[in-house]
Amino acid sequence: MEKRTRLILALDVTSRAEARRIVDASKDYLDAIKINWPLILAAGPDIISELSKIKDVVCDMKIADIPNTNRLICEQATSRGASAVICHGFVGEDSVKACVEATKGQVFVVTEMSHPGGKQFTAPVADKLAALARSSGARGIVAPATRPERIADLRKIIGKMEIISPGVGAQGGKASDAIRAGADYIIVGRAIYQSSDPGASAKALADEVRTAVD
Ligand code: 3DU
Repeated sequence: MEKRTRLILALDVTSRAEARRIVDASKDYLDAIKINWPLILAAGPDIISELSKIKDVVCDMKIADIPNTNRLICEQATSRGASAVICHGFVGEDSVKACVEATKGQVFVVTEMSHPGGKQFTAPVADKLAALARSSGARGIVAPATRPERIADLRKIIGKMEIISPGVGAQGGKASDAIRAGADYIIVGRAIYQSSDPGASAKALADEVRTAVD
């Protein structure tokens, strides 16, 4: 995955045509595209292969099952061209390790979730989830742009592993705050795909990130 604009598009649209329209408009400003169930269910799993020819694809299926099922899901994603997957850590180290083995380490583990409900169950165990991501050999963690101070806390636990950070825009977080707190990449969905000019919105976010990095 490139580390140029540090912007990952969360492409949560529900048609292939709409997905292509948004990607065509914004791709110059993206390092990767994250896809989740809404698009995978609407367009079919071959959308992974199609988009992977344009940008690195992160499959955000929030995998959370027993090790064998996790492995099967990861194999389906990577065989279609996914560069990385996102899994949950609360299912335990064996389940996370199954994802790590199946993807040769290309796994991001969810820690504290960015929405208000993320405080309820994920926040109290987020430090442990970050430590688990590290001990399991994952590539990085998912940490909340809505609470940049938590990005900084979690960074202390994971060292140089990568942090990808959702919650910018529609959920109230700011791209520059997340980057300054230590995120490697920001993840942005609605602020780009619901914009009347997705290309301009993606560019503005990439510009904001560049300013925060400089
Ligand atoms: O709020 P947005 O529209 O920018 O989308 C955020 C994306 O990131 C969306 O795909 C969601 O499923 C994902 N995500 C979170 O929002 C929060 C998390 O803690 C983890 C993933």
